[in-house]
Amino acid sequence: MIQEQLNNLKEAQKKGLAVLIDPDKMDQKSLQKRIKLCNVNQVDFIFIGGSLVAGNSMDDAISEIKQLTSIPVIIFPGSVYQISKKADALLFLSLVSGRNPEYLIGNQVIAAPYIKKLGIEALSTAYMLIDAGAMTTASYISGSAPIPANKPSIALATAQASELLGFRNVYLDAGSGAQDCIGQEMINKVAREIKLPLIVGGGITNPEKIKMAWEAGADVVVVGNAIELRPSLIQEFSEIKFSL
Ligand code: 1GP
Repeated sequence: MIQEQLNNLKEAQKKGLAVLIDPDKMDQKSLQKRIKLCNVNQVDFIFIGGSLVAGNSMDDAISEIKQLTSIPVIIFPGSVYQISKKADALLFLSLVSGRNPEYLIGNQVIAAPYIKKLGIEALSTAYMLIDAGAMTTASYISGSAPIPANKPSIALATAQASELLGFRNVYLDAGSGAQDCIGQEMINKVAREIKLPLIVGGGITNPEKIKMAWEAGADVVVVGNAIELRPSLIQEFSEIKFSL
C-alpha cells in the first residue's frame, strides 16, 4: 500500500522525491527519457496529472510508464476526469485552503463511487495552495484564494484542522510553475507540529530550493516543470536526497 510507504518514509526520516508528469506536455520520447532517469536515480514516486488533462491521455500515459518502471505511479488529479485504475494510487484531495465547496467535498462525492468501484487506493490528502506571487492555474480553476505566503500560522492551523479531521497526508503546493517555492518557515512550522506525511511542491527549480524544502521538514518534494525543462535535475536532486 502506498500510504504505508509514505508513513514509513516519514517514520524513518527519509526524504522522498516525486517527479510530476503532465501527459499533455510530453511526447513519448521525452517521457521515456525521464522515466529512465527516474529508474537510475531511484526516484520514490511518479505523480501524474495536470489541471487540464483529458481522460484518455492519462490512461495511455500510465500504461506507458508502467511498462518502463516499477516506481509507484500516483495520480495527482486536476479533476474528476483524471481517474484511472492503471495507477497504483490516487491522491484523494480536498482543497482545504479554499472555501469553494465543490473542491472541498463536491467533486469527492462525484468521484468516490467510481474510485470504490475501480478499487484504486485513495490517499486522503489535505491540499493547500500557498500564494506564490502570480495567480496559478490551480487557484484559477478552483476559484479559491491561496494562503498568503507570509502567514505560516494559517497554514499550520489548516494542517492541524486537517489532522484532527482524519486526513492522512498534507500537501503544501505553491502551484505548478510557481516563481517562488514555499518558504522555509512555513514548511518547518507545519512539519514540526503535524505527524502526517508532508508533501511539498511548486516552483522547485534548483538544488538549493529542494535542499531547503527537505531540510525544513518536507517528507516528499514534488517537481514538475523544472524536470520537464532540464531532465538532468533528476540526478542532481537525487544526489542531494541521499546526502541528507
Ligand atoms: C504542482 O507541486 C507541483 O502542483 C509541481 O510544481 O511544476 O512548479 O514543479 P512545479
